[in-house]
Amino acid sequence: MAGHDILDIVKKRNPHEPEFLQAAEEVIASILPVLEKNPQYGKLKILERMLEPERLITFRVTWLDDKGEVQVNRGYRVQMNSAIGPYKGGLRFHPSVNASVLKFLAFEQVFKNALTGIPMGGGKGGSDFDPKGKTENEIMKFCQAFMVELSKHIGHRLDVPAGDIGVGGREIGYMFGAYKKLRNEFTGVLTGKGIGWGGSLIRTEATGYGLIYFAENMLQEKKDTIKGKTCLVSGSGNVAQYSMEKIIQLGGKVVSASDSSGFIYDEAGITQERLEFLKELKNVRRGRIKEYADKFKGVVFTTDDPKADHNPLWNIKADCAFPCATQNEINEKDAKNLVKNGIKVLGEGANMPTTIEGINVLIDAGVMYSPGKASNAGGVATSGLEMTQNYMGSNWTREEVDAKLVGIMKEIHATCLSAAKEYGKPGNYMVGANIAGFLKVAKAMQAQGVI
Ligand code: NDP
Ligand code: 2IT
Repeated sequence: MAGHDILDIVKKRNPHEPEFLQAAEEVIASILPVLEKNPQYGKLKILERMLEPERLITFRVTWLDDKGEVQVNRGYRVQMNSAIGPYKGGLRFHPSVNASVLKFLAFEQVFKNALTGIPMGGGKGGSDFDPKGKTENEIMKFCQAFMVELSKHIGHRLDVPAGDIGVGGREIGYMFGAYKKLRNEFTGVLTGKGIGWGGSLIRTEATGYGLIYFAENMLQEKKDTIKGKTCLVSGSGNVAQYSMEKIIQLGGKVVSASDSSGFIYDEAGITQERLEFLKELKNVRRGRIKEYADKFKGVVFTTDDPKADHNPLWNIKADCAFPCATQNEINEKDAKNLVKNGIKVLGEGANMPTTIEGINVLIDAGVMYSPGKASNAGGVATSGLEMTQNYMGSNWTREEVDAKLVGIMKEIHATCLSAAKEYGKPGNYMVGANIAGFLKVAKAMQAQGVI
């Protein structure tokens, strides 16, 4: 079946799901040469099957807020593909969550997890619940109500959720507590748990650290390094914070951070001390990024303009850019601005932060561009290491986990490069990631028959 035929089927089956169709379109285009070379995958409709979730669960979440009023939210779990292992992927709590967003994330997760080399299938879930402005008690009540239903569909050998936007250590704690109470078992059913009750050292840092390890691998291809490079980072949550930390440790300079209200430009560079302020602002006080500009002299805050055709954050001159907030934060115009200013590396920390048009601009200009499914895979890979430690019943040291993370990111980088080269697109990390991820899952699906 030709690529446009598959895309047509997916479009007909999933009308009104722009994010899912965007992720599908990017992958289908990359996989066509693989289908030509391996006609059995076309005959077995492997790609078509991969584009249909094995199971999509939606459920009502009802809870009482602090005023005693009844609140109703929608919960989801997309169990996308279990060919190579139990479903694995994060939970997102954000008002923008819907089936399209979670299906795109679950689809990307299948490829990402395959690239890690750890046996994990792909899934994603979450809710349209908005954690902003909620009290600690309300967050706990919601997490417990969400788990009352989710607990029926997950398990440490079946489906192991973790965090994503709006879900960090606090929420994982409340959900783990609820699961344990409901099921009367202490198992590694969630990852991102606290140290001392089943969590892994370095999991908190892993996505951001892994992203920068991957960028170092890309730069090494050109006998270059991140040391001395000026870097743009967007977002100020988990992935952004630890990307910044690793850039600083490796001698790079981070000049930006953002949240959904706007961005700050710190021309002098965000130091470790200033990063500690940012972590406290975002993780403890849960404040807005503008406070960073109010606190430190010489820092400029720019308010987000949703009507603008580009984001001025991506028009700051820099060597490297690391989008770490959310999907579609870099469009064609943003990509052109980055290229105009001489960007060398764009490493995606977020999932699908660059539009297809934006990616084309970057690749055509020869920018070293890494897709999220490769460069942010350190998070889920370390979740896989957490699962292994839970199964073993013992823990690795910080140094041991970090060394494994470094090795996994190096391996993913090499895998992407070799698949891209084999299919005539040397240096194209997007094509390489899509092909390598696809082949691993396709082989397993073929072996397991038409089910
Ligand atoms: P957090 O909730 O910790 O942080 C998210 C950050 O992005 C916040 O600064 C938030 O701003 C901003 N943001 C979220 N949604 C929007 C939006 N619609 N518009 C503008 N800004 C927004 O999430 P993470 O750091 O965990 O996740 C960031 C990205 O990384 C996501 O794409 C996620 O899927 C991806 N990712 C996460 C992994 C993980 O291990 N956590 C692993 C791999 C990928 P505000 O505070 O204003 O909401
Ligand atoms: O997008 C992702 O890879 C994550 N949010 C992490 C998933 C996980 O299971 O650790």
